[in-house]
Amino acid sequence: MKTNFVIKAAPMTLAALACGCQGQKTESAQKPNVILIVADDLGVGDVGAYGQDIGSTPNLDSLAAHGLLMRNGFATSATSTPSRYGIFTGLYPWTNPMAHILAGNDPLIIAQDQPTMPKMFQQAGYATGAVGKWHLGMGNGEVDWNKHIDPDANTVGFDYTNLLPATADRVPTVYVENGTVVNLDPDDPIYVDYKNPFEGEPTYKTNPEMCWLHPNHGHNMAIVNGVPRIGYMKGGKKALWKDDEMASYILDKAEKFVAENKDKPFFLYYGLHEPHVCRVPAKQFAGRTNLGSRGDVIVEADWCVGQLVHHLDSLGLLENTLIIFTSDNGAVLQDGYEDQALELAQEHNYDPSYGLRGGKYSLYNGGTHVPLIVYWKNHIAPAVSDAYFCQLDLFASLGSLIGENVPDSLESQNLKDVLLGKRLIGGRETQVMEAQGKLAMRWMNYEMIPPYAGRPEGVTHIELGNSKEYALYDMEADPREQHNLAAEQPDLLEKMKEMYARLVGSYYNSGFEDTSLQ
Ligand code: NG6
Ligand code: CA
Repeated sequence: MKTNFVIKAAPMTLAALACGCQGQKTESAQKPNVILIVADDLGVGDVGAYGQDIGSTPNLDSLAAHGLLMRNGFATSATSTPSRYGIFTGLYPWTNPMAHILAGNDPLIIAQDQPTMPKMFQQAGYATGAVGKWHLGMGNGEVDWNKHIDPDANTVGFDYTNLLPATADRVPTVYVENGTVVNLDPDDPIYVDYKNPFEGEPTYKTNPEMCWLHPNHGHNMAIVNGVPRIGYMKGGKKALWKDDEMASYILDKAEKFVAENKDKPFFLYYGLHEPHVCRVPAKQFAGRTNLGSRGDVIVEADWCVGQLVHHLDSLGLLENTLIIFTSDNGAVLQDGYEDQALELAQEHNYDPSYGLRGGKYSLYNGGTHVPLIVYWKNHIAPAVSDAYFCQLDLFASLGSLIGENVPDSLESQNLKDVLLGKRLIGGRETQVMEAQGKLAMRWMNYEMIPPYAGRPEGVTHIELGNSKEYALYDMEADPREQHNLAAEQPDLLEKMKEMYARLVGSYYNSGFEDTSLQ
């Protein structure tokens, strides 16, 4: 039975968008600003505009209602690091064996000489900024967190950065601003180790009683703010972030970057960490939904997006700013902590993947099929698009928008017309998707998943897509991927196998496989 979801207080909605008349008019010849907002583990079912409207995302819904709602938006991968690698480099992440879920002390995986999206914006005279979740590594593999980190995220093409090195559930639990830990205290140096605990430092194994949030898999190492994390850490007490202030901290950095660069064109990457674990809403959002902390942090993230849009409006920038909202991979409910996300979703019949098979970590549709909303006041007409667009194509499409060519060697395709809603069908024809090192392929409306060893379902209760047989689904006729056509359509299967072998080439069976969940 469907339950009605209760949002206890209605968050502010975007009146400015609906009216289209507030704010100063600043239609100028200036190149448009671009803001790319990437949520973390947000499924299509989590955004009301996609159909399961529980009223918790009024600001995103408003962007979608007044902009372009893309129904076939895809990430390259079903986890964060590879997905973000695809966005920034325009390359398939499986071409880089380092592009798997990174630890907090892993090195930067984008090479200094690689073309990147932010470098392209710099080249075009833009101010570039990155705030929030990074997860592409920092330093050279032997980071000393007490010194300037080299290479830092800025070397990838950002003038300003203020970032979580990896994820909220991984140490070090500090922000790094332009390569230096924020609030670093030389008298309390920071040490990070992913193998060995530090003597005398409590961990979940030694002191579970110190934690208010408990793990159900992994997450049993360092304890920070009463939350057990992945990896060990010591020192840096003044630098530790406060989990319940993270969303507003990052929003503040985003708003400052925008204000400081309002007179020149800017590109801002805004990595929301919601609703990734550990889910710790600010006090005013705690208890907003009946879905527990996962629902509450989604309301909070939506509020942040609304705040940023208001901020742009108040600066008169809304008509000259293209806003792209997406997620790095599909949804997951139970991702390692006893936070009741799974139980409450089941109780309330809430599906964050909204009928798609699988979710984060999965080769099925739910792993990489993500929300994708594009808003540009008075430039993009409200529409729903069925065109296929992969985040990989942002690089070349945005290049085309600002008059920059991207190297042919990239996998990124110029689909500017799709991105700006001038074409609502068509788009990309093939995509190789990646989930924990395993690959599948999409061609037109078909998805083919090669046979793989491994459990059919992970510890996260998500179907991973591992099977002894080839799977072939018609995503149009069968979006839930229930009917395997492999035996019925041998010619089509053969054709897709050939295409796949050509696309994947020598990377096929390279042995690269992410074992972090095994
Ligand atoms: C997994 C973590 C999960 C999450 C994920 C990264 C365990 C058992 N699970 O290894 O909690 O942190 O990595 O998510 O440790 S991602 O969205 O950044 O890719
Ligand atoms: Ca993610």
